[in-house]
Amino acid sequence: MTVRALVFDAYGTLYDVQSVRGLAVELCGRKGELVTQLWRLKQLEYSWLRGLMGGDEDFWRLTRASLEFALEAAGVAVDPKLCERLMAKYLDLDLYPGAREALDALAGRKLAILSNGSQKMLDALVEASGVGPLFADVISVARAKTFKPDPKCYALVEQALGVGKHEVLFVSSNGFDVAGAKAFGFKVAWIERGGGVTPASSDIGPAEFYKLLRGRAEKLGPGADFRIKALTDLPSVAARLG
Ligand code: LAC
Repeated sequence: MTVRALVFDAYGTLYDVQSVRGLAVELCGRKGELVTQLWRLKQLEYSWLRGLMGGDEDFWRLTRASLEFALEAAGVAVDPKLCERLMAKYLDLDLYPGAREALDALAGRKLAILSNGSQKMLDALVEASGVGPLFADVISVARAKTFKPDPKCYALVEQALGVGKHEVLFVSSNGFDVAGAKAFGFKVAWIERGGGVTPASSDIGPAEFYKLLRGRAEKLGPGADFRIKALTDLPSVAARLG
């Protein structure tokens, strides 16, 4: 079946959530790495919990709450100014290397983003990185009033883009998102980002721990249809699918 749309996850897939690290280290010193990893882990956890609780929570507020948790857990004072600076970076995260090149190479196709981010956050991110004109739609799961991997989120794509689920290639580096998109019925390409590393001992830092937990494929049913190493591998996958 021909692929009529390529739909991208945002955080961790097109945009590098780890790009908050530089600022986190500047503001939190030796705790910066720990804050960076705890923040993202807690943000994901809160999105799943909010989804289960049936709460229609704004992802911006959820991201701020998870930042405050991370700072407190790391023993860094929860200073509103520090929080605001770190939160502002979430509106201007770095695109992964090769993202622009891959999107340009796919530009003849229908492209979209489907993300847990609020519409405001995503619009700011896309605007700041200058890739807005490449997308047919930037879809926030807020339209479904829940978070991925709730199937209601993936179902937004069909309506927004006017395509059937079997005509979508969904692209994510997040294992839980791959599992959710696959269970929904999309074809899925998983970007493996450093998940293949095996630690020599238990003596690892927060970034390695994060990669072990979040960088690997999940054991949650059928895996991705395609495993790729970088976004620049996508145009050839799409070309094979027709
Ligand atoms: C997103 C999360 C999964 O962008 O990172 O939806």
